Amino acid sequence: MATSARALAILTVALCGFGCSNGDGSHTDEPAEDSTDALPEETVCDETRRPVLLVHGGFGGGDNYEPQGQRFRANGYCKEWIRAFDYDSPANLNGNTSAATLQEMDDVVEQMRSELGFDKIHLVGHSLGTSVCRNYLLQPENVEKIERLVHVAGGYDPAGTVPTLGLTSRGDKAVGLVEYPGAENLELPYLDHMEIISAESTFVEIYKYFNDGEAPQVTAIEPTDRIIVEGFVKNFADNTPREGIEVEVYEIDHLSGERISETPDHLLLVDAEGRFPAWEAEPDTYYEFMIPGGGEGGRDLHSYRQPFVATTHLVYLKAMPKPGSVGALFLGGLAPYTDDFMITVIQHTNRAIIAGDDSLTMDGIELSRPELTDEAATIVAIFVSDENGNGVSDGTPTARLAPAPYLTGADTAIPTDVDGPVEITLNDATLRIPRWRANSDGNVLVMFQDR
Ligand SMILES: [Ca+2]
Repeated sequence: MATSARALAILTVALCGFGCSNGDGSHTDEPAEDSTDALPEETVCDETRRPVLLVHGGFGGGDNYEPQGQRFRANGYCKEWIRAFDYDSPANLNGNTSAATLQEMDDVVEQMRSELGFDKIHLVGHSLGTSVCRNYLLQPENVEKIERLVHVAGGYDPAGTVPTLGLTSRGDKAVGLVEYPGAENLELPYLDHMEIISAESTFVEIYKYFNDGEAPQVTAIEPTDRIIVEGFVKNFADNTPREGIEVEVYEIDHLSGERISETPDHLLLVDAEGRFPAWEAEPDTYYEFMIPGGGEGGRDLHSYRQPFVATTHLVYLKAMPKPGSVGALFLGGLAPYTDDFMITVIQHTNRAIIAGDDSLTMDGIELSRPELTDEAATIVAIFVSDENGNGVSDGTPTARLAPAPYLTGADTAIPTDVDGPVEITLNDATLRIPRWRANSDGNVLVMFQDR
């Protein structure tokens, strides 16, 4: 079809393929700041697709949509056509969405419309993000900017001002199965409240709704020849960008968790929007991301995840929140900061951790226990520290986190004076990392993702 051939706008040309980046082999030893010069351009993408703006739920960020971003791109969408709107969720938890947040969202919508050349874009909201989308669309001047809305697992009715698809699942213990008035409603397979936003089955329905019923050609996240990683560094919860910091990326030895070289493999300077420059990851390779705390008293954060398998542009490197922020209220109580023990947060990024179904251990201690990770609680992150400072793993659930959705913690003393790494295992995936001293070295974030 001539039209679709023309539609495949694009020029493909690798600015500089493998040939020029490794022609003399010298670049690999340079600890210089990253440049995108040697990275390939997007291969083929379709600039005629209507752009999509993704709005996360409470305490979330654009990274909640990372797998969907990969799937959209695998089906021909251009990277810049798939963007996330990050808002301060603690400030908007009551569902009323502040004027400031609505203005910030409109700025992003306007930017996409003008930069990409579309009168209307598509919108997806998840959980608390459905209230943000609803409130945005209750402003009459915004209705004409949005073609269609997908309303996923929301505790709020959509405004009904634009054509809307409602997606819910009876596996979602937070919201459950809902028929939204004024929407076309679909029941998805059994998916928990976090899984529902990253699942393949959800992608299929979103894609079809935005493409006149046409099914996507690709739904699995397949390995890509080269793995280009892009994204943001933002503070946990309020999503403020960490402008000006330099993230140090180290390749690590999977068995010891130690950095292979003390010189960072990449230094990522974060811009005013929180964006870090694109870099190329090696397949089957484990990395440490050291996110400096900055000058405001926040601590360094050592962040780990499983190896990248495919090009991705919604990677979020979470930073420790500024002291005094709502995010810090949750994390701040992780004390005591001593050098004898670690302070760690373990996160499952695309579904809940469920006692009975999942085993999650740190240093051999099972953390997926009924009192912590009951299915009804939809727990996606577990805080691990010796909260009462007695040097013993008491296992007591963290009272401070009890009112926080999706988060839990237990008094667990992981010592730093033991030789060798600490091992963290979620089912059949294992990460090994150094025993960072909480006071001197900072906090640790470990992320798992189902494939
Ligand atoms: Ca204790």
